[in-house]
Amino acid sequence: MCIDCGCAERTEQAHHHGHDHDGKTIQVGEDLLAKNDRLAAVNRQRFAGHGLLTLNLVSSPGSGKTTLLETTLRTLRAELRFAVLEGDQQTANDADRIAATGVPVHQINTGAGCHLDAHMVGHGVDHFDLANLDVLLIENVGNLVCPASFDLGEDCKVAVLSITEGEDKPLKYPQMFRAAELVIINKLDLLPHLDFDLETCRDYLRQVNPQARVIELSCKSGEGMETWYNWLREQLAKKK
Ligand SMILES: Nc1nc2c(ncn2[C@@H]2O[C@H](COP(=O)(O)OP(=O)(O)OP(=O)(O)O)[C@@H](O)[C@H]2O)c(=O)[nH]1
Ligand SMILES: [Zn+2]
Ligand SMILES: [Zn+2]
Ligand SMILES: [Zn+2]
Repeated sequence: MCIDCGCAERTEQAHHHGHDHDGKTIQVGEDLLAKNDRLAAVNRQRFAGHGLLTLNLVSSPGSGKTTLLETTLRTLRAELRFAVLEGDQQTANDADRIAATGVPVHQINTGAGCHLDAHMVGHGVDHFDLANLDVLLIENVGNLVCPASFDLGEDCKVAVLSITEGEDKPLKYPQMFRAAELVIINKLDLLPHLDFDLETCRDYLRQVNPQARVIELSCKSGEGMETWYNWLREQLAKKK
């Protein structure tokens, strides 16, 4: 993973979020995960101070994270106060799509990096008024490997699996599906056109993570979306 491939190596920017460092490039071989966990704890404490529900959305590229966010924000923005952190290697495409919903959004470009880390998130949330938010949604870089290892200080990871990817993904990328408290199976509207076997996929998910909650839905047809909204409301109620 990232400690070996060095993909978390990057230069630092200016800060004001409760940790000190000297602006040098993080060295490969330093205990990146220990440092990440320290900063994630700072983030978590900060979010808790505002009673904020924070979700880290992880998935393969194209499973539908941004579409899920767009639909959710358009439906619930009158009810709940949201902000979105968008993680992508390049482009502000996703942030532009979120901005069109009227919800505050900040884009983090990771360049060559294949995941968000707690440090990027600590700076990213400085763009929001946390005291006036209910839910912070973080869209991670599309990648089923590295984001599993990086705690961002979130309440939980939500893994999105679309049925066009095949039902074997939980077995092939178990770390990611083990790290998630909720697994969303998306693009249910395409089921008649594919060989995807839902029961087999559920079984594989149970094998790698028996505790995970599973919600099957379609961002396109709207089927199952109310179950996801209710899950969101329940999580927020636990924070209050
Ligand atoms: N048929 C169908 N298509 C969907 C659904 N949800 C998303 N899509 C399509 O899937 C494609 C990818 O969706 P995105 O929301 O951009 O996926 P993403 O996970 O944000 O992708 P990355 O940011 O690149 O990781 C788009 O063409 C969406 O319109 C769905 O429920 N059904
Ligand atoms: Zn990596
Ligand atoms: Zn910093
Ligand atoms: Zn996206």
